[in-house]
Amino acid sequence: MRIGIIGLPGSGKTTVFNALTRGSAQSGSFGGNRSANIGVAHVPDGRLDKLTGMFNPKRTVPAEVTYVDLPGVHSADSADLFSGESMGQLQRVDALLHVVRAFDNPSVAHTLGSIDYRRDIEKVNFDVLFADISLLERRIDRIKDGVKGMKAQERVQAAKNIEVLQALQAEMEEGTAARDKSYTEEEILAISDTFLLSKLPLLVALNVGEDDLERSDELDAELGELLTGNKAGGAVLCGRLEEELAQMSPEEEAEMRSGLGAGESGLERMIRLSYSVLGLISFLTVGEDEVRAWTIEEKMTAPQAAGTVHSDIERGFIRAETVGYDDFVAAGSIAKARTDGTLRQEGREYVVQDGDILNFLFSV
Ligand SMILES: Nc1nc2c(ncn2[C@@H]2O[C@H](COP(=O)(O)OP(=O)(O)OP(=O)(O)O)[C@@H](O)[C@H]2O)c(=O)[nH]1
Ligand SMILES: [Mg+2]
Repeated sequence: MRIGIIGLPGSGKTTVFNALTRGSAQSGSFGGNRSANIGVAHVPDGRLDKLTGMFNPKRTVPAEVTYVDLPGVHSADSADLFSGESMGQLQRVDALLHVVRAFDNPSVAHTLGSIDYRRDIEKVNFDVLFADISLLERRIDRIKDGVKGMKAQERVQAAKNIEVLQALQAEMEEGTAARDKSYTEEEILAISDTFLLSKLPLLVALNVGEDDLERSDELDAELGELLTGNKAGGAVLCGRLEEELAQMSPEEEAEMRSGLGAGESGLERMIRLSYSVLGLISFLTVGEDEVRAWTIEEKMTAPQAAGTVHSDIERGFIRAETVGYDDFVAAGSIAKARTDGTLRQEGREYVVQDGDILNFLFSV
């Protein structure tokens, strides 16, 4: 999973990036960092820790999320936010994480003059739509330019595509993001080779100051009201505090958190949110060599899940042996799960569940 971090200048993108990836990229340079920061976060998963204790494997491999922190820009100009390198980076992400400033910091000027997170969310949503509308416009122009050289039949198809793209453009001008729309077959075909930024699932991190953490439940609820639609979600966090905590040892961090009443880590909240908004789950593989978590889409079948491990296993899939995580822990071993009857044999149609421990049988 790859997530692109967007937001107005100085909203705390790099600070949040550092908190999520336990990194130390230069923040506060306000347009200073000219290239993207790319970092990996390990998905915290208590099940993996428990299984590691039981198997004592040579290695434990958590699932990963890659975050891409876009280079800072000087202005809040729509055209500036998604230009050149940024757009190139965004074309390779699975979701957007919009970091919105809600913290008050007199030494950091806000490009729009005041702190107003609702306005900023709207502004960036508009910028994302604007980028898509411009792109559709260019695409329509390109099809129009090519029409002269086309055969009659191609011309009919091109005219149809133009009509569909223009209708989509009109919807966007009314404010509908591509993620919030359902598509006809015809529309899917017409936009199949068009990258639309507003089609990506949207996560919003409301970056509050330390003083606001005690009202984070209230702010969470406010944010939820703004983010309707099943491919969007938001969470409140304090970027600066999370960045500091992320540099500590796990013990120190836990102690500080309980002392501050800071609750679950920002990393965990964002990852949980990413999984739900993107419709993802994890399955697990175990053994003496390796205990590992794998990320897949909900409703994937056993052979598709096998394909994330290796394409050969998908191709030569025979069946999967599986036991749910809780059943496995209750049994204490694979052998016991087998005699308990909780370890099952599943075929090609089996839909993998979150927390399934899987062993694939295959032949190539
Ligand atoms: N008080 C306070 N300051 C913060 C917080 N988060 C970020 N800042 C400060 O705001 C400034 C900008 O933060 P950055 O993380 O660099 O913001 P950015 O969005 O990456 O900025 P650009 O990349 O230049 O667009 C830095 O000086 C941060 O220390 C916060 O939660 N509280
Ligand atoms: Mg930055």
